[in-house]
Amino acid sequence: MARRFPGGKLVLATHNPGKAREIGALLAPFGVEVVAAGALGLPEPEETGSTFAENAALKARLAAAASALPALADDSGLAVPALGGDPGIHSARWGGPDKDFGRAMAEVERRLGVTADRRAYFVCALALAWPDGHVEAFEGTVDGTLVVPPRGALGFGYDPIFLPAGSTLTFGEMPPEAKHAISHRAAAFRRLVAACFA
Ligand code: ITT
Repeated sequence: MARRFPGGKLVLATHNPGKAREIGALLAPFGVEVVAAGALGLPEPEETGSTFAENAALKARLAAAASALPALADDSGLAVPALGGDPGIHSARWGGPDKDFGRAMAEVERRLGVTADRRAYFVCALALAWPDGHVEAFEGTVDGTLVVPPRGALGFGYDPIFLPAGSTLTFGEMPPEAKHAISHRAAAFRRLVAACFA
C-alpha cells in the first residue's frame, strides 16, 4: 500500500516555471495547498542520479527534509532512440546556462541530421517524499515524432518539436487541457493520484 498524502501543504520541488504551472493545474482539483520551492528559498540541487526516477527522488527528499513538509518533485525529459536516448536525463542541460530551448531543439535536429527515424518520447518521473525520507514514485511516458521546424509557442522546453502520436498539433501548439489529456506528466500524475490522493 502506498503512503497517502495527509492533506495540507505540499512543496513543489521544482525551479522550472513550465513544470510548476502544469503540476499546479493537475493538483488543482485536490485542494492541496501548494508551496513553491523558490518561495521557501530551497536551492536547486545537483542532479547526480543516473535515471529519471533517481533524480526525482533526490529532489523530493531534499525538499521534504529542508521544509519539514511532504514534497513533490518531477524529473523529466525527451528521449530520442536514434540518439541513443539523448538528451534524456540531460534534457535541461542541453538548454545551457540560459535555458535556451531554441538552441536545445536545434541541437537535437543537428545531431539527427538526415536520420529517417524521427521517433521520440517524453518521460516524467514523479516522486512524493516525506520528511522522514519515505518516497512514493510514479512514471509516465508519451510517444511521438519530432518535427522541423519547431511549431507553436505554448508549453515549454522541447514542446514545439514534439508531435504526440495520433495528433496533428505539436505540444507547442496545444492548449494546456489538450496536453494534460495525453502528456507524460499527466500519465505519471494519474498514477500518483490513484495511489496517494484518491
Ligand atoms: P527542476 O529540476 O527544478 O524541476 P529542470 O528544468 O532542471 O527543473 P529536469 O532536470 O527534470 O528539470 O529537466 C527536464 C527538462 O526536460 C526540462 O527543462 C525541459 O526542457 C524538458 N521537459 C520536461 N518535460 C517537458 C515537457 O512537458 N515539455 C517539454 N519539455 C519538457
